[in-house]
Amino acid sequence: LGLLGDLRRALDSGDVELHYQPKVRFDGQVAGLEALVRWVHPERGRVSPEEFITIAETSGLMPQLTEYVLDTALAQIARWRRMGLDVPVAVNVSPRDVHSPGFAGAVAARLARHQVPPGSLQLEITEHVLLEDPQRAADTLNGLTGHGVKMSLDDFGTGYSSLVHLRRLPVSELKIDRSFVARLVVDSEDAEIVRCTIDLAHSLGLLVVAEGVEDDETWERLRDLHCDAVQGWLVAAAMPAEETTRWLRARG
Ligand code: G
Ligand code: G
Ligand code: NA
Ligand code: MN
Repeated sequence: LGLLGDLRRALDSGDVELHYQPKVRFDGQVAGLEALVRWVHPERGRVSPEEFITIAETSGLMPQLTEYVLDTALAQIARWRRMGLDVPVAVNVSPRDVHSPGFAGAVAARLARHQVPPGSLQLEITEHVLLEDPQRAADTLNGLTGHGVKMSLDDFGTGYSSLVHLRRLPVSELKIDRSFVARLVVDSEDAEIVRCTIDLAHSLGLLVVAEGVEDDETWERLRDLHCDAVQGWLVAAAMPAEETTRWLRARG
């Protein structure tokens, strides 16, 4: 209870921060960044995103958290563009957001307000969006892609993966959950799952990003499997905006 009030205040005072984790292609090119929320509580210290996202979801604060994250990310995209750094940023949205009828229009309005082209924003959703009301979710996602925003399906394989739904959703990228990537090199079943997922995604015209890549061997295996991009500590952990700026510049 106390934490909910503190989170509400933290959103008002700007104490919730965004960090950015790169997605890179195998030629080293930066494919994009993922925005990840971070909250350092004045007394408790760092609160894990899982904990406060759950609080936001169950308390009805999620719309405010998403608005905050979108505004912060869009302001940062605009700042980077003014510096000549043009890199798409992905924002995580919850199933709750996708089921809210005005969501696609609200995102379009925010893009316009920040003067950010829709192609610079990506939204990451999970398969859970399909649990409640698949038709409503599809309407929102179609609205968003109609505005030019790209959709990415996050944590693929951990939820309610239905190929029928996957085919019906207007997503352009699929992210293989790190639980499959972590043991790719040592576990032949995980390797097979990853291989099939990449082939399936490609046959549906989707780009594939592997999450949680921590070592060279995994990187090489994913490259051999024709994965499109990777994300993980091998490349970089999520970094504050200024550190991300330096990281992007150092990459050329
Ligand atoms: O880095 P990490 O501990 O941040 O992320 C933990 C979880 O929180 C992940 O599942 C991630 O997708 C989720 N998450 C991180 N940032 C956001 C956000 O801004 N909004 C939502 N809805 N989820 C987020
Ligand atoms: O659910 P989502 O995929 O958005 O969550 C991303 C989570 O994974 C974040 O908590 C992020 O900090 C974490 N993460 C990012 N890269 C790595 C990695 O290479 N290894 C591990 N173990 N976690 C990672
Ligand atoms: Na994500
Ligand atoms: Mn993920």
